[in-house]
Amino acid sequence: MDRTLVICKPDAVERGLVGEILGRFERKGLRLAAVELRALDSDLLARHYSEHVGKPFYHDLVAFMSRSPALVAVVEGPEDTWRVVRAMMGATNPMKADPGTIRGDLGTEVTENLVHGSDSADSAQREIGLFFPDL
Ligand code: DAT
Ligand code: MG
Repeated sequence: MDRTLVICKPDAVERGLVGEILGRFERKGLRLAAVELRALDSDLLARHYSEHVGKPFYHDLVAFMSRSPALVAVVEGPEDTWRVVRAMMGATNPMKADPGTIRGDLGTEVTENLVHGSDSADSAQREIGLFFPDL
């Protein structure tokens, strides 16, 4: 079994798309190992997005991610589950994401792009530890 971190971002919660997004992962055959609706503060986001601190879009990213609760989840499946989740999410910019992906089907904005998924096995381990230290 392999685990990765998924966040249904505030836009997904606000738009009522959490069921649609988690449902896609469930229909794929992945399982939910942990789920929590949570307000994300700037300190936690700085640790989560440490690679992006200082970039031109960072301020807007944190403002968006902290404006209303997000649904944080651990998704479980076979080896390299993080890769399956990333493929199902689509490209970072929803305007460039393929149809059939979450971002390609449901979004148009690069900041408000609905979903986060860890981008490697190491990231998955680090991010799960950050959001679910007791798991
Ligand atoms: P991803 O979420 O696909 O892993 P990322 O880690 O490069 O993408 O960036 C994290 C988030 O930051 C991304 O989901 C949306 C925002 N972002 C990235 N690049 C951006 C840009 N050029 N302009 C505005 N927002 C951006
Ligand atoms: Mg990323």
